[in-house]
Amino acid sequence: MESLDHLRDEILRLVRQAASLEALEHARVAVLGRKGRLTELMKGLGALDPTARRERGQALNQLKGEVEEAIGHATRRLEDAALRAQLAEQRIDVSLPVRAESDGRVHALSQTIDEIVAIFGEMGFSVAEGPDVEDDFHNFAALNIPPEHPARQEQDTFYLPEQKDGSRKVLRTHTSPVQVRTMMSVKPPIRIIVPGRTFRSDHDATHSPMFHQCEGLVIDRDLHLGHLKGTLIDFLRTFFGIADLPVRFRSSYFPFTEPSMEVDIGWNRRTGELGKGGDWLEILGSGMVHPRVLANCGIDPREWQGFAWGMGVERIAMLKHGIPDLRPFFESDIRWLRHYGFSPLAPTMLHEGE
Ligand code: 2NL
Repeated sequence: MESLDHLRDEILRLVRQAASLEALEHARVAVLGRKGRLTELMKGLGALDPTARRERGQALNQLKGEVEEAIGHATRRLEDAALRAQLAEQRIDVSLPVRAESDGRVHALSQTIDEIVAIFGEMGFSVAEGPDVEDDFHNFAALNIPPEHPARQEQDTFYLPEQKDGSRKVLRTHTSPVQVRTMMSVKPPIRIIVPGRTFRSDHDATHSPMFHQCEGLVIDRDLHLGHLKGTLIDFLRTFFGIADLPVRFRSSYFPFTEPSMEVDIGWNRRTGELGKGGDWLEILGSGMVHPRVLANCGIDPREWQGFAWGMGVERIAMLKHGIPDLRPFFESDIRWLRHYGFSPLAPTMLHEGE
């Protein structure tokens, strides 16, 4: 019977020389696998006579034990080596300065709305919101906008498909339907500020089909134009941070207010600087709530009066911060957002009107 010494030397050399865990596994299969060298020899035991079988069996079993022990050693050696290599490669220099997280920015529109809300909040207003999709009554009829008014035409208003009853909902063209809903559900006195998205079928360099408005409404007893003027002058001077900002009220027309007034602020048309320069810039529309609107909303105009106003949020953000173009407000260009955005932790840019 052939001696196993030669085989033992060969197998142990194979195991000890394995350079990786994969190579070691190959070696194990070649020796102890189903068709391995040792396995084949053990299969041959059955052909031997009993005495030779016992002797050969013991020798093969001993060799098997030695090989298994050698594989165990080699496995631990290779695992240690792999771990050491990984630790050497993935070393972290804990003394390096940290790379600053890129901190987010508040969008110029959000910041502007926050500032408007903060100013009117100081005056005792609360914020009201409502749906983007409205019906004819809340968006037009209650506001004294007659059926033939141009604002109702297809080229100005986004209409949704006809409903079963033949009526068509609209994307609200202003935030006024929120004031209508408030007047119909809350007992006066009312002081609300209403920021939100609005939609008009209009798209060019200075108009976006979706834009933002911020409207305000006050309902109380004995209100008159003096309250409206004082409220808006205070707001504009605080918002633009110019204590002596010139403010001019100019007679105008809206179907939902009577009288109606356009509000201008002083600026320099040539330089764009606000506050001085002798030119006037239209900034918002306002008026005393039309008695018919109050009545449409279930408020008795003999007992209560109101004043209201509306302004475009993009427009006043552009004026305050010298932003020249409307379109990037809605493009989410990260460079524009970084440039015109605001740090959430920066101190407020609002000043008390001295
Ligand atoms: C503008 C003009 C304005 C109003 C909005 C209003 C709302 C109700 C009743 C009466 Cl429920 N008025 N809102 C009043 C005057 C002007 O907006 O030029 N906005 C950009």
